[in-house]
Amino acid sequence: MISKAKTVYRALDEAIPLTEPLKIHEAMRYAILAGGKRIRPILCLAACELVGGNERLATPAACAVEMIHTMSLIKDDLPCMDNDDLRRGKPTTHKVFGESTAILSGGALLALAFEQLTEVEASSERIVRAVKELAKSIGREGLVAGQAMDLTSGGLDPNETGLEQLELMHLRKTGSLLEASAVLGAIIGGGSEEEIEKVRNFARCIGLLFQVVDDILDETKTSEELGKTAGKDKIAGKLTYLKVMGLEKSKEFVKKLKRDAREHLQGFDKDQVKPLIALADFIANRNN
Ligand code: GRG
Repeated sequence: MISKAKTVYRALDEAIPLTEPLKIHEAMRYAILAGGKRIRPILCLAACELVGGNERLATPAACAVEMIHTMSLIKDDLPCMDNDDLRRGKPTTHKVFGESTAILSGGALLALAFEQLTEVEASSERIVRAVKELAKSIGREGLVAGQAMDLTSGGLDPNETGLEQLELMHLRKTGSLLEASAVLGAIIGGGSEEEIEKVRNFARCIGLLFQVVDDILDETKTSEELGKTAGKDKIAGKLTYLKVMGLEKSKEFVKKLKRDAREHLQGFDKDQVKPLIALADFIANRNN
């Protein structure tokens, strides 16, 4: 995972040079090179290798998914959305560069992601399929839809809101890009239909796993540990797994999702599966 994260850092550094318009490029680099766990690009590279492709082949796609992720974080932090001052312990992009530059740099990252994807060495059929997959994960069925649901979820009563609705929100807001990251890797790596679907199902479990763990962390960590604006205050108005199913059932759900994720990888080479299992364990056991 560490070596894959380094590969992605180098490729991102190269893909976004400090050039004109300087402020936009500075903001793009500030947002994307400032750390982060790199879960999506690692997932993309590992899925490519799982189906027999090599890491180099999927590196532009791995950069693309991290660019989309970064774009969504920049927008999520804006005053009109979550209004956050800090991200990963540092001032958010709009705090450093101003709102207009933050919005423009997010747009530039979105466009560059698709440009990167067209540079993948694969058949044009596979590239078009990858472009469609990524586009769907962002728009009206993906990140945008999830964010829209989340923005209105504060008014919902956890006792009356079904698990289905909560799951749909997370499948869109967090799951869609994780799923696309893995599926892009499998498409570019030359996976068969069956392999791509197994990878998709694995990634769906990982997406939900990510969110349940996130909710548990938000609830169990103090505001101080999570940073000034996060923690209990931040989730007070949000719908979470803990509010709908409680802590014990949420923990059981984590175990079930880990088991299900592993099952979807049955039939693949045992060694090639290891990085993805490690990633699932990392997501389940992370503390930030
Ligand atoms: C405007 C086209 C357009 C899309 C954006 C704002 C928005 C729509 C969506 C918000 C999506 C969002 C912020 C989802 C939360 C995703 C999430 C779980 C973030 C945290 O991911 P980590 O822990 O972050 O992988 P690091 O810091 O490790 O990179």
